[in-house]
Amino acid sequence: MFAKILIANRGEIAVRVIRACREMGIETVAVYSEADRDSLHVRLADESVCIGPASSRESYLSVPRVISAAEITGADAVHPGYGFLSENSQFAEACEASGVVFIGPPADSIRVMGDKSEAKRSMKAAGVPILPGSDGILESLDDAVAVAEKIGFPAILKARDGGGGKGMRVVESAADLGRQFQMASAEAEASFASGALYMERFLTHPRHIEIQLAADQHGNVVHLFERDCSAQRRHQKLVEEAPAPGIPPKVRKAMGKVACDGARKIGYHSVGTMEFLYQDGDFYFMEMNTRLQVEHPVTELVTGIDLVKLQIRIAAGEPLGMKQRDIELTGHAMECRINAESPYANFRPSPGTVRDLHFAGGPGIRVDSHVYSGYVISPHYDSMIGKLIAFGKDRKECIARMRRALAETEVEGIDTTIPYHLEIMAHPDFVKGGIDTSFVGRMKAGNGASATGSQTEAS
Ligand code: MV4
Repeated sequence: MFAKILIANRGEIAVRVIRACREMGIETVAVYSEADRDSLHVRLADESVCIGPASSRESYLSVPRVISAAEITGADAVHPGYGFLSENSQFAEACEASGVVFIGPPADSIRVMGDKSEAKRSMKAAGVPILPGSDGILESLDDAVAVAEKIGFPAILKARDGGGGKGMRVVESAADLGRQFQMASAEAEASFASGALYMERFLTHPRHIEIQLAADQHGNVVHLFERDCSAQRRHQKLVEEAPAPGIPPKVRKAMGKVACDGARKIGYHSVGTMEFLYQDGDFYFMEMNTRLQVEHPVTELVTGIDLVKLQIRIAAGEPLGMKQRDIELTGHAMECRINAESPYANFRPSPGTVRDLHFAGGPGIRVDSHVYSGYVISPHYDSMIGKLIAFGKDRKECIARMRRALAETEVEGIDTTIPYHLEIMAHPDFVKGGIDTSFVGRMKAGNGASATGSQTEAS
């Protein structure tokens, strides 16, 4: 096992990883930017290194600075958290080159899954169901026309290097194709420095269901069931839950099996997530996230497995130590991402000083946060101030606890998305379960937090 791990991240996930290390008896090194001097992860770690100014590009995203910090402190491994360098194959390679273990998958797995079109091709070869579409990148508009004629309308254009909805355009008819091809390509070029696109059949009312995977370096692969992340606003997840309401056990089993097959096929190891679109009983591979995810706690609560400790043990070469049949699903869990944003002003960021803070607790409540009374939320980084996670014996108890915990939480000095979460938890469609990805965009503009409205694109 490692003696010392450097955490190449900030915020709640840096705190989460430090907590796992502390329980495992592993020393920790925090890195921080000048804006994060007073951050909780810096206080909780055994050692800390300032790696640059507030700008992410010159601190948390700088490969040489993070590698130098690991070398100087003698860390044996680096945990990248999520975001920042977590899905950067060159960073994973740079770690190995300087003799530091990257706590994540092989660089090759990151590369394959980073190319969304290549990811589809490799998963198709592993027997994972995919949506009909182009066989790789569209070479021209003529090419796009030919594919669209084959698969029919509506179709969707997606960026090879995309994710998060950028460079994505729905095409309703042949007459619409030229324009949408142009727009998607330009947007992809601007966002990813490549206009490369692929096309597939468009699903009008899909749910976002993802399978949590864990694979060791000895060929053992298991899944830890699914999460439903259909509650999203402009491709930002708001609420995640496990298990996904109303998914037939047979489908759950089939999704888990193909996800394991896909991971095995590319020689994956570490934890990871395979995302699927689910509609009318069928599911299709969308993309794979080759990192620990924000919403990992809901899976931890319904399986009793600590995913961060497991990820660290896998990186150290230990075997999984469990078989698929050992993994059981118990109860129901849900996570609300609390952001420093104003739901009354179109979710405008609300940075500033948290004058007073009281998070909820009590039965079935977990809070993962780096924020404390007096903490200053910097405008330089993402606006998530914490995650409120509820567990119950069933979905009903889970929602009741979440509502109770949201109502108990007090954050003063800044606006948060808590009122919006309370609206979601009270919405009849959400309470019923099984909402699709259009739910948040359609949420009735009443007198509550959503009064100033929200629109999702691409639906
Ligand atoms: C789709 C789709 C419908 N059909 N692909 C959105 C982000 C990117 N990861 C893929 N996305 C979608 N791909 C086909 N063929 C609908 C979406 C989509 C979506 C997916 C998951 C969660 C929320 C979403 C919101 C709008 C659109």
